[in-house]
Amino acid sequence: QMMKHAWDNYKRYAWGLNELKPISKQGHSSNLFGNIQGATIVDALDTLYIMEMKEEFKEAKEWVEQNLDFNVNAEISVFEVNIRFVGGLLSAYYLSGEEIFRKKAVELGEKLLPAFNTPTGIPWALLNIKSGIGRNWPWASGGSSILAEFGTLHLEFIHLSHLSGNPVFAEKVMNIRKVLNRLDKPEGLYPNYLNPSSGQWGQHHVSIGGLGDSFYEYLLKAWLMSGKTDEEGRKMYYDAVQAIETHLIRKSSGGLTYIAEWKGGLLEHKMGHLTCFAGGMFALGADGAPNDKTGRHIELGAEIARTCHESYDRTSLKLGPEAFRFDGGVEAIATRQNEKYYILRPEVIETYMYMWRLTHDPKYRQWGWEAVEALEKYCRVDGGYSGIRDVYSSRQSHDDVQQSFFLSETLKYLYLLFSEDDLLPFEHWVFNTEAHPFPILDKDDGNKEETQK
Ligand code: DMJ
Repeated sequence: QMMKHAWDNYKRYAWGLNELKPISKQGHSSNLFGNIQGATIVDALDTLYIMEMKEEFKEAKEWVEQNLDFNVNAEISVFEVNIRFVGGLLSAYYLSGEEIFRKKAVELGEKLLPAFNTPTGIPWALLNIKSGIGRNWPWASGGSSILAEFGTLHLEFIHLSHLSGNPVFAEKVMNIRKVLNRLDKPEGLYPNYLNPSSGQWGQHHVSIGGLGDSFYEYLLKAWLMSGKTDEEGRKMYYDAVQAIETHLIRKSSGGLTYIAEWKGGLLEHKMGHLTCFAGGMFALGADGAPNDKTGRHIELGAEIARTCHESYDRTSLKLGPEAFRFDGGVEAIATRQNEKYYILRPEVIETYMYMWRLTHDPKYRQWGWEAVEALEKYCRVDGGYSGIRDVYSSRQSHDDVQQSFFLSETLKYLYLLFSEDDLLPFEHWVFNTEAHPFPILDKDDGNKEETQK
């Protein structure tokens, strides 16, 4: 019903546009997608399919057939378009078997290829998909590309090669690893900034939240998606987690484990909402952890889940802030006004879902249900669901955006949290960073089609 409310209102007020403004009841366009349209439709396809909303899936598919157009003069974020559009189309294809989604995914993947035309092959952040000209975010340290952006193409690009028979996609992302593996890493950590021309790190800022997060996620998931044959991905992941544990993970005096940020050797005792996905990642990777560390990785997952739950529980609205701190006498609380917002993000619920599947401890369902109640009470409005400007204030102020990831991730992870484990079982599926499920490839996979498991 939450999905239906979000979808029906998007359809009523913003059909075909990228996102919905649920208070002003009109479309919202984000410059991340240039003038590619329909982000909510493409992001929501697999959620509609999984929730058996057949009519809605059919109308979404028809929109894709008739309107989804990549022949536009648009400067887009390569990362956002990859995780939401390529990812959404790929999972819609794998779930439904409808050829149109495969065709559109490959067509869009081809449009993204000029982003890799840099001296090192580390792609640009922004690309004009008509002219093929790329550039980086003007704010990024010394013209650098961003770790979480160029490091979050791997799963989609491997599947694009798999489905198209064209090795170029896989070659592009394997080269990114080659560049990374040639570089010295400070204390074994990966800085968030890398210059695509010189191949050198920019500013030494390390984060498992914004700017870094899904790079680590994709190392682990690349290994899992390869049927555990991608040894390079495995090694890079577990080595990185080892360095993160040594240099970034700390325990507060109140006993809460958190992941700090690292700036040139100094710790900033701050954890982002985005960082909360790491609880699920540690638990998902526990099984393969070397040196008898399986138990430690599950424990880390549980500790991060607890800390992130505390960050929700210590607010007035029981929804978590964008970032919370462990300094100046506070624990798991946002202290800066500009870190108090909640924009319908999924990461905490995502971690509950992984922890539930991997431990079956009922507290994760209970915590997920608390989040449902808060979403219904504070984010649901007549025209859909909206983010909140300050989770510590009972005077509600909505931000008037229904993010497309609310439909692709937040609601999907909630649905999975309360479903049986055999719905998209982890033995057969991995979720991209936008919660789009991709099948695990057979160990002896050539280019043969993977049928739905
Ligand atoms: C999503 O687009 C993805 O989860 C991404 O990895 C991070 N940001 C949003 C959700 O918060």
